[in-house]
Amino acid sequence: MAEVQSYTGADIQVLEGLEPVRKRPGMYIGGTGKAGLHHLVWEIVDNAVDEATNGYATQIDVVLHKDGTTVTVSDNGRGIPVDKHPTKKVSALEVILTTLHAGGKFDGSSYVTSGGLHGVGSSVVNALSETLVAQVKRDGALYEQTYQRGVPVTKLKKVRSNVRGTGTTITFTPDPEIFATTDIDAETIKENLEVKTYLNGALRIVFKNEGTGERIEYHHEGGITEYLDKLVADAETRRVHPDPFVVRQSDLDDGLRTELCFVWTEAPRESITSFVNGIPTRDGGTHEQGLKDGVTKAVRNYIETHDLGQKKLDITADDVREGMIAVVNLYHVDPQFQGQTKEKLNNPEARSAVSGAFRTEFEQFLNAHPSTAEAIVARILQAARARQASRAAVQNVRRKSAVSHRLNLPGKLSDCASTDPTESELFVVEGDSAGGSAKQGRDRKTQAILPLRGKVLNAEQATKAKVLANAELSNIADALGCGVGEDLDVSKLRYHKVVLLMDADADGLHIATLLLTFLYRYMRPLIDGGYVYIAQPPLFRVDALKETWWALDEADRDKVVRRIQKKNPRTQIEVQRFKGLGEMMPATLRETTLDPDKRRLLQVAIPEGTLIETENAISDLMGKDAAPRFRFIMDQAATVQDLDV
Ligand code: 0R9
Repeated sequence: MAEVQSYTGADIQVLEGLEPVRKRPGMYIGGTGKAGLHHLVWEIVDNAVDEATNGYATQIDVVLHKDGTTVTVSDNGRGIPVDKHPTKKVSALEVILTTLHAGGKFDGSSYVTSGGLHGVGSSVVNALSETLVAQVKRDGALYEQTYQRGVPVTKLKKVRSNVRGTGTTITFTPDPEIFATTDIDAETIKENLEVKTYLNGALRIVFKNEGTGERIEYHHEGGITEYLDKLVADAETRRVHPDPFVVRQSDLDDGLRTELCFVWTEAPRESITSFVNGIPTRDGGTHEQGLKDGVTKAVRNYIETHDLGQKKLDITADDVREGMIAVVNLYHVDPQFQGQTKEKLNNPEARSAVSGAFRTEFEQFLNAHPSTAEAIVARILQAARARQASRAAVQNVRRKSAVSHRLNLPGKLSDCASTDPTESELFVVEGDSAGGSAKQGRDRKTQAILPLRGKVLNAEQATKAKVLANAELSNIADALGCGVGEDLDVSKLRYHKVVLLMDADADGLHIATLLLTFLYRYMRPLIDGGYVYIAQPPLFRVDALKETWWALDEADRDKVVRRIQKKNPRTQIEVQRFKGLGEMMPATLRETTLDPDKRRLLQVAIPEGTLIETENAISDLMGKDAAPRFRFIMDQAATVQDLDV
């Protein structure tokens, strides 16, 4: 226990009244949801922990009562002073419970408080509680006072004499007028209490949940190193050296004090858990920065003096700390916090103070423990190597994807504006003039046109190298963007409809057959995935009765003509046969073949159970002997609707 300090009510600094707290609770506790509600508990617990941290208390009891909302926190410290404040004429206890920002005048003393994030004072808890009862054991007596919504409803009374021991007990019921819910979450409270006992190895916290009958005692004599063990276990990783580096207590300038420990593990990242006066600083801040500085400089210095670095291997600060798991707790008499949730330490002096607190000692530790130092350096070199390797891999992928996504698109491709493959269509069109019509008739947003000019190679008969060297086929592959053969990755396919648009004649069918052979042999997943289609441009235009019909073939034409004649036997019927797609006006091509609402597409599929048949058909049809191919093409030209590969 530390030396007993004398305290009188005159030491209290009085600032403001409590009205603003009830008016704008969010300003003081962050909000009126669950987090705000739990904040009340942290506030009172932290005050009790402060008394323990300063060496006057060893045990804290926390009770969650049967109603699930009333909480009692007790400590066995000195008891909040109950003597009268000289000007206010009330007790010190009442002053700190009814006055915003009241705190002990600890200037020049070493009493540290939670301050900053919490430390808004018990008065805030009082203001936001339906009822609060304060009990103080001090000078052999038990004192008690009750408040409602921050207002004292009793005088401070001595309720018993000849009482043994000292301490403070606060029982409060959060105000349902303020909080959306007043149900306290026992698990959240337990987690928080346990961490407090890691940060103060001498402290024992007993939690009781009267609702469930649960009683749990937290006491971690090993302090922050025991906490480090837990963090390593939680991270499900392995340490690369057995003993962590620990600074248990380091008294620094300006009344600062820190304790910290760290160990290197196989975890893929660093993880620093930091606190100021035992309060978590989830957003880090200057004390964390100090820890990072110290570690990086010490390790770098060790590597340099022992000549352990490697040529061509730059070691970055991130490499040094990869896999490091650390805990740092800084005690500061006047912590300043910043950030949205005030969970980032902002005091500039904390950085050099923390780094200076352990850097030299850590270097000595490395020198004194060569096998530990070796394991740490090996871990760091591994991190540096892995980073360089992954950077090279990323650059490679970037280069490749830049090539396939932009630079490598064929020059003849008129791409669509959309980059969403699910709405994008690629029309592979026979000939430049058909390509021109298609380009003018398409929907630019979703339809891309790739005209084929030269000879399409028969993929069944050529080597892979030759196939990929064929300008027309490699243009198709480049436009599709998903690779070929074993490198094909359907997820990279740039269009989810690949439509072969050929003239409805034997030549057109021949080209379609060659393209399908290529797709079957080199891009089969596109067929299996149902991405490949054959367009059906009309072969005839039929005009009569001021109307136009499109017919796919002779049979279709005859059907249309018969229907018109039936309706009006004497009408004049005009029939036009398209010699090729190139003859079609762009508007006609759009209306008959491109417009998704009017066109008819054939989806290419390998019917279930016909894979071997298909395989044989392709090698028969597309193999060296041209006769079967010729017969097939001539036969199929008439019945193109049924085309399957
Ligand atoms: C159950 C929760 N515990 C507390 O809120 C608590 C506050 C507190 C305290 C002191 C001792 N125990 C406490 N428990 C204390 C006592 C003395 C000097 N400083 C602090 C003393 O006896 O001289 N206080 C925290 C602030 C103040 N007391 C006050 F000084 F502002 F009143």
